[in-house]
Amino acid sequence: MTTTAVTESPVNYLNVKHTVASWLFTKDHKRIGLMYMLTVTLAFLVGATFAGLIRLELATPQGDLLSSDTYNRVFTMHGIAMVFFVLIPAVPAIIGNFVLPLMIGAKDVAFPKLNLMSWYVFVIGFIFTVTAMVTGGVETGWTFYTPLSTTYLNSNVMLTATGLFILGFSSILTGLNFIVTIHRMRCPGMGWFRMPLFVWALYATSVIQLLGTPVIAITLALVAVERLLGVGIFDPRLGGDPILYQHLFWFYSHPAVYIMILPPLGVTNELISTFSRKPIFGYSMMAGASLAIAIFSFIVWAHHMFTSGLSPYAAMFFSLLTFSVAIPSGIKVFTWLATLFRGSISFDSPMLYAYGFIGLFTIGGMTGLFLSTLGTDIHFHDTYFVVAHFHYVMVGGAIMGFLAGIHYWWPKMTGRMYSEFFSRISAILVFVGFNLTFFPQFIVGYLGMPRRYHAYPDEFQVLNVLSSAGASVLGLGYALPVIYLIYSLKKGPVAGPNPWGGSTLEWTMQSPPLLVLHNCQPRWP
Ligand code: CU1
Repeated sequence: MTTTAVTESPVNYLNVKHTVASWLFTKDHKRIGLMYMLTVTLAFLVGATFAGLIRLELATPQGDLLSSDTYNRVFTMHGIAMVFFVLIPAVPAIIGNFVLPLMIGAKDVAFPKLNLMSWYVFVIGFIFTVTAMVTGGVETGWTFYTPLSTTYLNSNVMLTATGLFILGFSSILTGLNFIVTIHRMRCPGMGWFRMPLFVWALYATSVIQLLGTPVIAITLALVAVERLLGVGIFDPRLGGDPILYQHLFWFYSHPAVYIMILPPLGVTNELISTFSRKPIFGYSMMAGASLAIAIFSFIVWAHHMFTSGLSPYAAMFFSLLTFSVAIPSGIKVFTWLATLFRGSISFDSPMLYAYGFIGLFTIGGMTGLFLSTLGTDIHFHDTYFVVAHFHYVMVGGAIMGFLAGIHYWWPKMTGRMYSEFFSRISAILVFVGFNLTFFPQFIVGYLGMPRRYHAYPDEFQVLNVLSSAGASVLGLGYALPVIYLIYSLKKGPVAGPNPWGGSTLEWTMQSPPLLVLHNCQPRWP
């Protein structure tokens, strides 16, 4: 069949111009989304390389591959690359940039030039951070806890902090752009409660990005001030307080977890509705739950500090507040189940990832309850139980949700379908590999293995070998989509405007969409 050439849309945002400059100076939200995809994938490769080194080291108990100092640097740089350069931008900056304006019928985001600038800021932040990594690295842990980060001299704290400070503006500006876009550029007739739930999720996320990110930027600046000028902020010898650092750090970094997880929750809403052929059950509850999670995210930060000498009354208060995050999260999970119930469910590959997301996110959330319980947290604190918990939320949740979204919108982005066979294999590999990697870590953590050590007693080896073996399956599962998605660009069958039968606005447009859409007049004054 040679339908490809005939049905390919003549002019679209991809083929309208081919020069490198047309990409580097583009103000088109769709192209900027793809540019983010390229850079975030690069950052993922960096982070994954460090993850591979960690799992190789931990395959044997002796700690014989990396020295303890190198190991400290490796897990720190794994965390920094993954958290700041992959998890936080993945769904909002890639998928959000691409589909948000299409979903609400806007021509573009509110500030297209600012959007392009956000990408450049991201790249500059990345260059700083990678430079810090290749010129010695950092070993403070991705959390930069004081006094290590303020007093340890043989470390690239300054360069990394500068990179992350710059990067923060990319996140803030993207959040700002999305908020204004959603407020001002919706199609006439698209009221707040007619917006797709993914848009609600991006809105809630943007609020956190806008309000939370400045706090981490200031905190890192304070670390720099103390390091450079010896002003006593965190160092008790100079009159400072190291616990203050933890408060400031987690005031951003707990909400940051919701920057990572709210957008994939929104993606899952869209997928579950499309692939069960039903509108989402309890739309307004779902929208409200996204906002509730965003608000709650700012008042639970001290649950990271239960063992740091917090007053028991404060600890009880933060424990209770942390438990209450389970309510909106639970609403989401039950609402999905209610939507799936008696729906005409299909098992297309994006949906396989979404099922994986629901299961892994639920395990991640539930194990969070063990950590928000004051008594059990004393046992679990700083063990592999914590490592397993947050990987279930961030990797099982955020990355799985990202993969679901990319597989769902890929035909819209590129106009091509990928191999359904290989994408199903990859979904299964990721699910199996992920559980094999991280479930043993719950057990080994429960048994008492602390995190951030490069050597451990022999009795933990079986579980660690399982974990390392799982990591290689997971790695395969992540590599496969890169291959078949790139392959689909040239050889994939033409997708058509709406291959999944989606009901949101972007599916009414041609695939790939035009450069600028005029299908709806914005309410821009
Ligand atoms: Cu937290």
